[in-house]
Amino acid sequence: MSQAEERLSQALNAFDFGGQVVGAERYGSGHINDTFCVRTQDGSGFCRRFILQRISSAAFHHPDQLMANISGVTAYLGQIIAQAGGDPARETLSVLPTRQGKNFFTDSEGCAWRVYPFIEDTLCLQSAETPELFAASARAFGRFQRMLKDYPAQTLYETIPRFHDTENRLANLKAAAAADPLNRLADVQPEMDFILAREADCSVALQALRDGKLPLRVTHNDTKLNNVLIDRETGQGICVIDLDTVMPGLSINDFGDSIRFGANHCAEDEQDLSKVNFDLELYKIYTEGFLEGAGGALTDEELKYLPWGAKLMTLECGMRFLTDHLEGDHYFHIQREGQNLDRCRTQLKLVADMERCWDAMSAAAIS
Ligand code: ADP
Ligand code: GN1
Ligand code: MG
Repeated sequence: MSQAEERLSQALNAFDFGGQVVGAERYGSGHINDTFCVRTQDGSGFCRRFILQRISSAAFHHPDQLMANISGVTAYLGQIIAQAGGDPARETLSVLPTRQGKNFFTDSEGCAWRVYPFIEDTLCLQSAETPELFAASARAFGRFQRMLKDYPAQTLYETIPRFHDTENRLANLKAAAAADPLNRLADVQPEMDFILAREADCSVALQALRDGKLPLRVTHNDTKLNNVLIDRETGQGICVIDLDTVMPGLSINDFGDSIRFGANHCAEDEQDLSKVNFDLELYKIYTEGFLEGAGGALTDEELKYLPWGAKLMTLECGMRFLTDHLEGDHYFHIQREGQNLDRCRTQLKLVADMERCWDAMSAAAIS
């Protein structure tokens, strides 16, 4: 048994799945955690599936704090959903405890593992296949924010400090470029120039927060389309997943990260930039759905800053991909060399497109 298999097996033994484990395969296409789908069967032949994840130690340095956040938030969501007559087992993640009654397991190498029941009969989309499905995801993310509007934000740990601090992300990029450990800087000068020309933009949302124009709320902070599960039957977004970065943040960033990923028709790592185009219609559709889901919770200032959320999340993500490329791809999983640079390039192309559509984007939120 390889070392990796041995650690997977340790993790599988740590949880009581209520049946025998009959398989555990790698699953999904997240960039951060190592995800497995665990299949089990009980004495009467009944099969159930679970999601087992090894939490990325490159991204998360305090899994205990991260899991405390997730246990608190999922228990709270469960209550809200039940009170509204919904089904907590399908509409929120829930944490399966270890045999010791903990919310995660630590393996012999110090890595943290956790388990969620698999939410069946759902779709996890890598791109907005139809405008209706994109609208459904928008309502789900807006609703997620509304359901957490009274959650005690002060009890949440900051799982990744300065996660959406775009100024700091730029500083990290500059540091990576100065160090240039793999001599990759020479090949990315156009991307560096594009980003450096937008240095002032990096302060826009943070300054609005500092000025008290934008409120700090409990936000998800990683609102990619593939972080919401869509009911296979109804096509409605039913469960927001990937709660590792739920912490105080800006609503415009939750809005913006969804736009970054979903308001186009290309893969995040598309190499042919002629296929990478921001879709203003999808932007409008998402805006409508998000505001409907949020149920009037956003202030007029937040509405005004929505386009900034879109542009800044896209620019910031471009900077993060480029930083990781320069530093040697330690953070985002890659399947081929240069993938983080390709990802950076799609983000910067989308930023340029958004700048061309800026007036229409600004009009969309207030019309
Ligand atoms: P990452 O942080 O690496 O993106 P995620 O928590 O988003 O990890 O999980 C990766 C993938 O696993 C998701 O995109 C989704 O396909 C699947 N997944 C995660 N949790 C569940 C769940 N409870 N039920 C069904 N699928 C899930
Ligand atoms: C990561 O975990 P995943 O794959 O949903 C990243 C996001 C990036 C995204 C880019 C914790 O999201 O911040 O926007 O990749 N998550 C973390 O695709 O860094
Ligand atoms: Mg994910």
